[in-house]
Amino acid sequence: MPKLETQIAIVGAGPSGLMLSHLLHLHGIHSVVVEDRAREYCETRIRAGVLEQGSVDLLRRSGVADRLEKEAMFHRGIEIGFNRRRHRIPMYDLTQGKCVTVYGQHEVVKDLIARRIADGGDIYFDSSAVSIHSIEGPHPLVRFEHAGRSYELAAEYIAGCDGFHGVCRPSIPPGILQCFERIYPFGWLGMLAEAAPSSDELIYMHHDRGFALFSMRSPQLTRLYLQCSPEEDISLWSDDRIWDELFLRFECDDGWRPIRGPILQKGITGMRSFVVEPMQYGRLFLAGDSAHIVPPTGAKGMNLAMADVAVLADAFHSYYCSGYSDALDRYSAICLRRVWKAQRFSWWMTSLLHRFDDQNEFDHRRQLAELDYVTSSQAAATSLAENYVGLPMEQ
Ligand code: RFL
Ligand code: PHB
Repeated sequence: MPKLETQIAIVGAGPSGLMLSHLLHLHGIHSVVVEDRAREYCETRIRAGVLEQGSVDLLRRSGVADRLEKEAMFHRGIEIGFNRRRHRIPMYDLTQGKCVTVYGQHEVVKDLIARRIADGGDIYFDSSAVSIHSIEGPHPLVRFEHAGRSYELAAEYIAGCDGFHGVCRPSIPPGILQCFERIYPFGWLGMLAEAAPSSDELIYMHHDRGFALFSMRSPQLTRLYLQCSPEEDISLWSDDRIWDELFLRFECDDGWRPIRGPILQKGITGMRSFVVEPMQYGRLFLAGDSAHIVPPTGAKGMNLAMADVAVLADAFHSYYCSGYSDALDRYSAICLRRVWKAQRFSWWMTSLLHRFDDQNEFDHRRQLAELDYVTSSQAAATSLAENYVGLPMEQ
């Protein structure tokens, strides 16, 4: 069995694994990334699209923002709609000049892969980590399969950046982790349309038929979502049905509507809130979706992944400089403080905007009153804005 060695074995080449590998490299720490999927798959998988100010600052500081600077869209506000009217939340004005950046997660992934390869980084694509060993002792191991052969990767530490369905979290013995979870009774039908975005900003729309979101990827591509059942059968959603439903939910007194175009991709995603505590066991550190999931309504998932690995990279740096592990020991507590605030915000945005089947008329009126409050009170809008653009990395 071929044997490889590194300081940090990273499982997963999503935003968390790639960013961690890049930051470690800048600190002179060696890592090897093992990724189940092909490079092309990672670079084209359409997922998140909104980067907080802190994530963009991290990409800039670490020198991987050149293409983002040219191609991303910088947004100073969002719109929230209900009862046939849209209301602007001027985030930039409410947060002393912070904005969000619309730049696809797959573009971030593409930029990070290109940079790791240019810097001589080791990424094993098409390589599924099958098992994690000896995380309690000083010599942890990752076993993985690549091109029909088994490999053994010996490391000083392992970073589990392998998402919600990965192998790392389940490798922690039973009884160590506490899991906190809420599953929502709806999902999102997401689609990418070849159509120029007809609004400069994102629109979060509450409607009696269910939530709808208008977003974008470029001046030629609109990204849209519809609240649906988590068990929805995608084959029942023809392009015509999708557009009819979008037009109904976005219909407002001013006549605005998204521009219609061919649908290039569509898919259904379930919605859950999930956290494990702690985010570390022995020499295994969990980061990003392997440790926590948020419903996408707050646009926080990729940003939390970035924030986790920023803390983890600094902690490894401190350990390798000083020989003391106190920063690594604090990793989980530092991240969880921020994770729980993002959980709260994502749950709140989800509850504010979606239609719940078991909702009685009292709940519905309360929801409309909250939408009215958030869009008419500067104090309430400021709270939404500061969370949406992202709390400071250290919070
Ligand atoms: P990822 O991106 O899931 O990457 C994990 C990687 O690990 C690989 N893997 C393995 N590799 C080797 N061996 C194994 N055994 C492995 N098992 C798994 C996988 O192939 C994969 O490449 O996790 P990471 O890096 O933690 O990043 C998290 C983000 O991907 C996620 O939080 C966001 O996409 C969530 N999200 C959003 N986040 C935002 O910040 N802003 C948004 O606007 C936003 N919108 C969204 C979203 C997620 C969505 N979906 C599809 C769930 C919109 C949607 C619809
Ligand atoms: C997206 O563009 O994919 C997107 C934007 C905002 C969200 C979720 C997803 O809250």
